[in-house]
Amino acid sequence: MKRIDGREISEYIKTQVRAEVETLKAGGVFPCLAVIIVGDDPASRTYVNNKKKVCEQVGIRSLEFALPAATAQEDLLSLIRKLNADDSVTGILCQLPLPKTIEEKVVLNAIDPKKDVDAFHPVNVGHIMIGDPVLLPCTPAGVMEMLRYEGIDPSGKNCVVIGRSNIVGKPMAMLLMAADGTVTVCHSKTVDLVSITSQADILVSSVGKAKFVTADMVKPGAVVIDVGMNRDENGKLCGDVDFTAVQEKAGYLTPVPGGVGLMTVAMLMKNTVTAAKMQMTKGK
Ligand code: BQF
Repeated sequence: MKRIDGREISEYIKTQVRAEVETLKAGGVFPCLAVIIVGDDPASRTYVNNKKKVCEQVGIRSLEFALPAATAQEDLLSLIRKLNADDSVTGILCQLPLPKTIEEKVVLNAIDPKKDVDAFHPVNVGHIMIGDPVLLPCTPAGVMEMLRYEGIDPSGKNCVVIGRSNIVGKPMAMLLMAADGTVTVCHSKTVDLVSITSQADILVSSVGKAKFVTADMVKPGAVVIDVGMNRDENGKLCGDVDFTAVQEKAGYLTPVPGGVGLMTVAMLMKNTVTAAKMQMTKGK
């Protein structure tokens, strides 16, 4: 089994982004990412800190807007409208999940699609769906970069995605399809999951359960991509894949931590550069 190293590949992406940021700045364009966090979920805090740290690494300015959990939806929306109108802000993201009192859809719809670096706005989702993406969904795009870096071409391969979320599963299926993969999406209502996953040349798991993907679910030599972000019985960060068992059978495997998560943040930086460029060329 070859371990796909998220650290190495994300550093490769960040080096490219750093160079692009330099060029933009030399031309008077200053990418700036506004990160909104509502409430004090510890995982969300960690993710926001990761994003700010990586912004610094690549020379992108970041602004944090930390709002209390009790923030009214209308107040969050007015912050977003203010950031939409601010030409010095080139990217906006609202860390998910939001408190239950706030309707996620309304918030995501409020972000200017040109500044929507998570690519969650319906306009950007539409671009992804028709195979003409403008801003890429960060996690699925990160997975595609890992495959490309390893020389793995999805064309004609059986690709199986477990999970159908709007953030990972659905856009992942779209990108694999756009790369000419034959894609099957499995989920909680799928009957006989093992018979489907064990035919996968490329298996992407985004379930949210530790040790969900066991060796019997994996085709010998398959590429296994672990998008899970879970805690094991000892509170340690782990993915969806039973790493010890699956590493004997898979051809390639991504670790957690040190895998897809790092790529998600690196691709966010790439989107922030893309968004800054669009605001430069398409004159507002
Ligand atoms: C690593 C996320 C679930 C729900 C909302 C590096 C991150 C994670 C792990 C990170 C994630 C997961 C993010 C590692 C951002 C990825 O070394 O393995 C980076 O910061 N992520 C998020 O913003 O929201 C989430 C997972």
